[in-house]
Amino acid sequence: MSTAPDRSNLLMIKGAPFNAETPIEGLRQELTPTVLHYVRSNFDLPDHDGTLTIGGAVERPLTLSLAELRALGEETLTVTLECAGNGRVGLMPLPTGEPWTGQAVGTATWTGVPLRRVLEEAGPRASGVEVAFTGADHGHYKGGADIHFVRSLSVARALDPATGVLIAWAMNGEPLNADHGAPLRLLVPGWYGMGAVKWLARIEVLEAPYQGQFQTKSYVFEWPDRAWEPVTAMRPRALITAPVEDETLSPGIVTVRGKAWSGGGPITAVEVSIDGAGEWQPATLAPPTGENIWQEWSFDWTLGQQEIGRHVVRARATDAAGATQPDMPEWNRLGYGNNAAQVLVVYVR
Ligand SMILES: Nc1nc2c(c(=O)[nH]1)N[C@H]1C(S)=C(S)[C@@H](COP(=O)(O)O)O[C@H]1N2
Ligand SMILES: [Mo]
Repeated sequence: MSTAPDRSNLLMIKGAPFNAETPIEGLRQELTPTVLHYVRSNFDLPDHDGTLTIGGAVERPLTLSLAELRALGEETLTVTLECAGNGRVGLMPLPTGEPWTGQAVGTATWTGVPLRRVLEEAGPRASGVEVAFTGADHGHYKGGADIHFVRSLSVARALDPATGVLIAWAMNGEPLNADHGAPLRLLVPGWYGMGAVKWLARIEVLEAPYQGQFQTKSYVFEWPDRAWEPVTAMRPRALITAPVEDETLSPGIVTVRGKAWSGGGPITAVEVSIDGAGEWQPATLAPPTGENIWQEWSFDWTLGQQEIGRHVVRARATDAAGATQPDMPEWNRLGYGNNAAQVLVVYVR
């Protein structure tokens, strides 16, 4: 069904279940090659029988093969996917969880059928409020009961053509590999990655909100001072892809460059700050190439003899909703959504 994925180029943070960040080469390109795209899995790779069942509060329960899904239509979307735990190691005190630094992000093209078309085949009943998506993967989560990875969306969001939620079978033009959810996965453009259920096996229309582990216990902001909130849209973030941490630069013009993205609309500005001094300076920002796709930015930095020494470069992005990256992360118990401006140390010699 699918060949064993090539994991050799990834920045592995855990062997089993396999979790790994995107190496810098995968962030410098417009699209992240599949072999360089980060992987986040809560459980070991599952078996999947190749079919998708749709049930619950629907008029016509269905079991669809890949061929039957393809017959419902095919669309290709480019999507920037970021793990909600990206940047967790920047939080103090350090929350428990996978120690993602800043590269649990990638951009790929995904081909599949819009979720809405599949739901319309089954005919959700008027009593449905949410749609739950079950992955074939399961395990004894944190030593507890044997549970599957399940996430839900509101029926309204699942059926809205504007959200672009996709049931994908291909990534970057190839069938999904095992690490990225073969044979089928969901994509929820603009949201952190937890909604993008891999190894999708079952879709169920529910008449009450879903309350499982990965909906109400994991992937929630547990704030120290206010009620918890679900993790949803990606916060704005600018990533510096060149130079890299501790790089030694020579005097001359050095181009600081990177990517920036947000689930709150296109990025409208990226700014750079050197050594914390003076005002943030505008970077040159490429226009968006589509919805929910990262944008390139660059900043020419002139280095003279006086600049010989150590410098601190920061970058921050602002999105169309007006949200700007903070200087300090907003601490929450499980360590999600750290989009504090990146701080990079470099040397001029
Ligand atoms: N079935 C299943 N789907 C899942 C997960 C999982 O553990 N099991 N992890 C989620 C999380 S937290 C992220 S960030 C994305 C990562 O997708 P990728 O591994 O293709 O990059 O998958 C999501 N879908
Ligand atoms: Mo994630």
